[in-house]
Amino acid sequence: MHPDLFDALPVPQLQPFRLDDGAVLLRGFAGSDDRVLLEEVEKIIAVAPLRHMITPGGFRMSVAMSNCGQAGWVSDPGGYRYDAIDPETGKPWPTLPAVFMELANRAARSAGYENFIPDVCLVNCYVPGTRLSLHQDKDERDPSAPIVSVSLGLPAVFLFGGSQRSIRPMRYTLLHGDIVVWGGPARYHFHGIAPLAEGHHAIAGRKRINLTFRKAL
Ligand code: MD6
Ligand code: FE
Repeated sequence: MHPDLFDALPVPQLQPFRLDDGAVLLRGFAGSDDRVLLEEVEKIIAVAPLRHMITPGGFRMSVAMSNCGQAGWVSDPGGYRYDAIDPETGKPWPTLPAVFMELANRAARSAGYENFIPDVCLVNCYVPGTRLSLHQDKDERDPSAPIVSVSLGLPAVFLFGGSQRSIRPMRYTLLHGDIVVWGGPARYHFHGIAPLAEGHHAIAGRKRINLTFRKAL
């Protein structure tokens, strides 16, 4: 059997794996929706193209980003914000596909967060060498809502620290179909992605797509 065939076989895990209080890893949870999810990503980025945003410090982000939903996360030299209009196109972001909504809600429920209705999905695209430095997600209005993070394509090493930057992060490899849900006491933990290793994924090719669902507004 060709080794790539294994990439297409999700192994869903019955028990959520605890990363910390409030944070769990659901192995393979998105595995059976993978092709539909990637088709929807293609439709989104055809309307709202992937772009490298500029940080408030003036650096070009190594991750290429887009959004869908009622608003999108935007970084520019003026700061970070959620904006209902895509500054690249001058148009609203594409709407959140029903399959995204349903998956995010189901994953949150499995992690113990009932009635999670996201209004924003940030689409992150990594190619080998791309990294995301340690950061906190704190631009969202409602701190009681968790974030649901879906990994597709190439594996990535997720760095998961604590409430202070000085806490040395744990390292978890996130695979195609894995979902991380976090909120509660872990909601503002520092986290990032180590530089993506070279590789080829049977379905996604030479990249990793991460979808993070938020209740931002
Ligand atoms: C990524 N994820 O996995 C980047 N943020 O590519 C994030 O920055 C993230 O996975 C908040 C909550 C979950 C996440
Ligand atoms: Fe984040």
